[in-house]
Amino acid sequence: MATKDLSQYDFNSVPSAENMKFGIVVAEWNPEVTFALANGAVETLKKHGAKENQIAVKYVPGSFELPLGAQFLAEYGDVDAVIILGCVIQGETRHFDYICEGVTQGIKDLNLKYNKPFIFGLLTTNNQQQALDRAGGKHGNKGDEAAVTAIKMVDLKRSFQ
Ligand code: RBF
Repeated sequence: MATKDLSQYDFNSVPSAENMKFGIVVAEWNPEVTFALANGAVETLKKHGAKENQIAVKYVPGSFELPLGAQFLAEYGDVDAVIILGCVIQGETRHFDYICEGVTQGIKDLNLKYNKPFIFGLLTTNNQQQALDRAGGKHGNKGDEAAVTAIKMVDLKRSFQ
């Protein structure tokens, strides 16, 4: 994947998502950012062959709730991968560090516990503009990148089966 524009990639290098099922969990904090990430992820999955009924989108109140929301999808959702989307913006207090740390460790644990891809699509920025730049703005859409990563990881797992 490109690092400058998160939506720039070689379409043909991505496997077909025709027979894959995805969960997407979206934090409702900073919705102008996270809903744009979710739209990007859904559109990218569809572009690669996933149908609407192969994509379950669920919402949690804030990023701290993302790992549990993702676990619910893995437990009850019959999905091959879960894409996790949130946005934490640095404030004046330490909450930023605690939330980012909790979500990051939580997602890492889910990957290893379920032997299934849980894709890290959490924006951790200094301000809202940096987040908007990565949610369909000048740096593309991190949701697109998360979707491509999910497809590639499902395909990688299947290559062993
Ligand atoms: N959730 C986010 O997704 N992004 C944020 O930038 C964010 N900032 C927060 C700042 C403070 C001081 C607190 C207490 C919570 C914040 N949350 C944020 C919400 C958090 O992820 C979680 O939903 C709540 O703490 C309830 O568990």
